[in-house]
Amino acid sequence: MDPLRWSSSPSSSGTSSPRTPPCEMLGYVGIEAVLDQLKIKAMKMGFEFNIMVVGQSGLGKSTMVNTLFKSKVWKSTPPGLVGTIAQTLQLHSVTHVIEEKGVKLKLTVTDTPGFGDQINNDKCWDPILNYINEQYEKYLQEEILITRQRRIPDTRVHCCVYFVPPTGHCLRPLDIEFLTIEERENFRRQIQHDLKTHCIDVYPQKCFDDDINDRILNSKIRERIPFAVVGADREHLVNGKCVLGRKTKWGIVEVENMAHCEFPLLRDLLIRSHLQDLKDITHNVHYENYRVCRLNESDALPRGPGWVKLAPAPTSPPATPGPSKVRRRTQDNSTE
Ligand SMILES: Nc1nc2c(ncn2[C@@H]2O[C@H](COP(=O)(O)OP(=O)(O)OP(=O)(O)O)[C@@H](O)[C@H]2O)c(=O)[nH]1
Ligand SMILES: [Mg+2]
Repeated sequence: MDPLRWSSSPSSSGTSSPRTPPCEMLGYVGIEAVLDQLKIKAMKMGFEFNIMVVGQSGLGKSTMVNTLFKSKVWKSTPPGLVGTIAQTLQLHSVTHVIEEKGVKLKLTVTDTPGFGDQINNDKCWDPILNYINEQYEKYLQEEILITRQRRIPDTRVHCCVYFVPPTGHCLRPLDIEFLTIEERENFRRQIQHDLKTHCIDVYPQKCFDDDINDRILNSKIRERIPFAVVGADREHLVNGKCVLGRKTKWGIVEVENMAHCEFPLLRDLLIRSHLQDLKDITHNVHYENYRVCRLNESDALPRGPGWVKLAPAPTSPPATPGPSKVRRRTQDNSTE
């Protein structure tokens, strides 16, 4: 289990509950050290993050993933080949471990080549939905085992980044690098309007704001989505500094420069500020909904509230597994 996952269940009793008044303390106890313990444990276990990129061929999905993680996570399609390969939608994933300052991130990127490339794109999202549900099913099948792995391998998609071409919605066929600020804002407003009209709820949703701080931060993000981003996996020398950017006839477009594009907003959202929240929402909301549906539809279980039927509590504590069993589990984990 993820060390930093907090249950947002309304029934969970938090220490800030009004019914549990704080107890006056006579001196320093050292409770704060639990934060260090969590950190050490999290560093040992590492993190998993699964991201899916969706959008038409040649939109820069692979380049963007490489730009986000400053690694060659995915190889770009060579420019001459873009659009020349007849593609049907087949999902494929790559996994890499990225390490920064001792923190290990097991990153899985799922690509969806061929999405929206056909003349008839009817149901082109079906393979994507199937894939997402298959990962939930895998997790559920492992979770409901009586003897289950201590750390269930998590292949569930935590985040889906959808790429919108900068040429659509009545704009001239230019790259996002060449849009004026006014064109960019109009484009953004047009897409926000389309999302609202079609009731497409994008992350971070208002209903998941936990407190005023979340609301302030997330409202800013909601105002700016969709981000106008530029991806690049080459560095250029600008004012004596190596920066990631794209060389154009107007000069270098720096990906990390907010005056040039909004890549920093996307990077901050996905990695620096909301990575754990994306994982929590996947687990506590989306997977939970899937789990409840699947368990409720199971013929073996009575439906509705109170359907969980536990055997009467034993009078003596259940026997703990013998050493051989514990060892087997430990071995299973080591091969994860
Ligand atoms: N002008 C411009 N070109 C980009 C940008 N991002 C990527 N490219 C270029 O666009 C081409 C396609 O980039 P990819 O990252 O392979 O695009 P993709 O969406 O992964 O393509 P498929 O894997 O074929 O679906 C490459 O030549 C990239 O260098 C960008 O932000 N601006
Ligand atoms: Mg690609």
